Amino acid sequence: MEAMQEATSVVIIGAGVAGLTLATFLQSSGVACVVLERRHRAYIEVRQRAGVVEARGVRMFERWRLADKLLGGPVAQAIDYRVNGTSRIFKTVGDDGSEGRFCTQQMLVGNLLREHIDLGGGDVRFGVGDISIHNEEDCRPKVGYSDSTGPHEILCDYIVGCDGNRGVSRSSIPEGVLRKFSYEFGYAWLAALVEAPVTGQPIMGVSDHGFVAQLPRGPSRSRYYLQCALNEGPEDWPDERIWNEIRLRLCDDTIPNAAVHDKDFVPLRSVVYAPMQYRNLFLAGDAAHLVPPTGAKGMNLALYDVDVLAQALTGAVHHRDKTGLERYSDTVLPHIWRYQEFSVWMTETMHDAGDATRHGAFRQMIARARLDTLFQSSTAMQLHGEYQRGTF
Ligand code: RFL
Repeated sequence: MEAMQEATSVVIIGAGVAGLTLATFLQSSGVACVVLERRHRAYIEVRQRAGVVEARGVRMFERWRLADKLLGGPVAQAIDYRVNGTSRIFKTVGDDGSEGRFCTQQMLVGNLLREHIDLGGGDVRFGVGDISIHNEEDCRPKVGYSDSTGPHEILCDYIVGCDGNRGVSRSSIPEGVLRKFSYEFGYAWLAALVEAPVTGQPIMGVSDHGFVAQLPRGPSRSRYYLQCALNEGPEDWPDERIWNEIRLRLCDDTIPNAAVHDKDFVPLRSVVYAPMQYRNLFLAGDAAHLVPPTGAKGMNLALYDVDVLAQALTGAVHHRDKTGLERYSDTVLPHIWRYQEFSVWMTETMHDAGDATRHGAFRQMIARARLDTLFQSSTAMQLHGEYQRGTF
């Protein structure tokens, strides 16, 4: 069967937070684009992940005049760093009033779908398969895919891979073009979505029994993260064990059991692929980098990438100015490395300061000294606050 052919300016692969934000920015700049997504809309609308849009992201959406339409949820005021049950509250609102928002990823994705498709008439094709990327030299780029009506081909000027860590975009780039930088932390998190709100501040809990965090995921739910071994999985964590460990690690016997809706297993790792472009294909979000969730930067990095890329694509399509696209990788990579550094710092400090059986008592005491510095040095506090808000 011959493929149905059409043309557009930009084909975006993946309708996650990166792909949908990019499509919405391009639409508001008058750049034609098509988004191809392998899942159905109902699935991506409920996919639970991140929970905080940092202050930098809030400002970015304000600059694009979309903040009121896309961001919901309360202001992220503070974090409770709790060491063996003793709380230290770290204020995350900047002295200049800059503030992040507790806006769950599925709330942002739901609002993007409404803004881009339902109100804006944007072209997002769900449930597509067999994506093929044609990005040869001296040829107009082309993306092939199939759906229930048969095979299709879209000629375009640029392709953007926003299809996450296991997508097809990055793997279409010939071997040897990208360099992979990666780091494995050697432990994992059990992520449990529970029917219990955060009361007070989100908690980053350090304990001799291992790390625990509680982060808000809407008005009545939160996500608990529990450090666990790499050779464990959700099947090793029945609900009773989850609640017993939460009480143990937070040193609080009064926490009651509640419904556990979902359990995920996340090995902690950091990855960066560079450069983030090859000919007319550009990578953004998890397709180009992964950070451990400790610093809550994954979604925020994806937002940063597509902000830079949307401006570069607009310059190239409307003004034939390719400077922004040529510099895309060099522009975003320094920021990605700073966030990697912060995420590694957070991850190692929180885990080393807790269970000493992995890295020993010396590393435990060093990590606890680092936490002390955070609360006793105004310079350390200011820098940490800027990292938390993404405003440095
Ligand atoms: P996504 O959100 O994974 O979206 C990729 C999209 O591409 C689609 N896709 C394809 N489409 C077409 N053809 C193919 N062959 C395709 N292959 C894949 C997928 O179906 C999907 O719709 O990547 P994106 O847009 O780059 O966004 C990145 C963020 O989702 C990610 O960084 C964050 O969720 C990471 N993350 C967190 N980030 C934060 O900023 N704060 C957090 O608190 C936070 N918590 C988390 C997290 C990630 C987690 N997981 C998934 C490990 C907690 C968890 C449990």
